[in-house]
Amino acid sequence: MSEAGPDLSASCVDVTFEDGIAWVTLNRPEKRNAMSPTLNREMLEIIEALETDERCKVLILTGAGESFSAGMDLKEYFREVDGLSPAEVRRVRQTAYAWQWRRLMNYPKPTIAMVNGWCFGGAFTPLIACDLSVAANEAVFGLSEINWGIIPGGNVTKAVCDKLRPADAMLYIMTGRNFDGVKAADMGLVNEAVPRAQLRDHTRALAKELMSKNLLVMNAAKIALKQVRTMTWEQAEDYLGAKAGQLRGQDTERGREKGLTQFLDEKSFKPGLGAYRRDE
Ligand code: ACO
Ligand code: V55
Repeated sequence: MSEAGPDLSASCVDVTFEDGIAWVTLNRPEKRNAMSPTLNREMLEIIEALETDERCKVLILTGAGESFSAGMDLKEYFREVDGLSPAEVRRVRQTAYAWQWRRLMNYPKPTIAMVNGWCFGGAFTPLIACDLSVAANEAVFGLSEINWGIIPGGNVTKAVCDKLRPADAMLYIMTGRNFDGVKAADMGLVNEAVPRAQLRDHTRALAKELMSKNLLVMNAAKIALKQVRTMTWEQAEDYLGAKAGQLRGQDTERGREKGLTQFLDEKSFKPGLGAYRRDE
């Protein structure tokens, strides 16, 4: 199933490879996959390593057992860190942010969050930082910070701004009210919700669909989408033109040329109905 590669064993994160998919699992089921400083350190190291690991074409982030993640570990990430020096507190926080959004948000490979169960507070950041997401209908989400007396920090509030409509963001931040996977899909927090029994197969199929495309081009397309959001029309036009030109020089697969030849000359495929053949 998995070719040889660097050892990625860790105490709070599990990684398995399956035909180009790296399944990265938050693995503290007995603590509902709460994110501790140890988990954050391991996760940062692992997703960094997977950036250049050929076994990983698509990264799927999920949780072991009944939870995606119950958010930040209230004991190890909050209470036990309260006593540390400001420099040590900063290091613990920065390690969390480093993987939860800095790395993930700009990841050079497609990423999918598979929300299998409980998803609270700090778990919204890596969820939203992934390119795509699929939830179980039965998954339970909540911005529960208000319930224990903090604001959604660690860029949770910023992440929520990017995905929810203002009225929804305000309601769920102010009430901490829970919602299920069906509602999360309705609101656009996740792309799709499916019955839990189908979640893994459905997510695997999505990953395979992505892998059937030109991944270099896909990566450029996704980074461009993120970049142009905050540009003016003038800047975006120039950036996208430059990006498209840059890509033609980088694409060793020469996808664009294959596509043109197969459509215009060979008449062997139609871009409106599927991808060009890559094996020639
Ligand atoms: N931090 C630390 N420990 C946690 C966390 C957490 N976020 N979530 C669960 N655990 C621990 C529990 O303390 C318990 O530990 P123990 O067995 O050593 O006593 C164990 O995980 C199991 O938790 P239960 O509460 O018994 O599990 P249950 O299935 O009944 O409930 C639920 C699950 C609803 C997720 C509950 O654990 C919960 O409310 N967790 C906190 C959710 C939350 O609000 N997280 C913080 C969001 S804010 C932020 O991330 C900044
Ligand atoms: C939260 C998460 C944090 C943090 C402070 O909303 C608050 C929860 C991911 O880190 O540092």
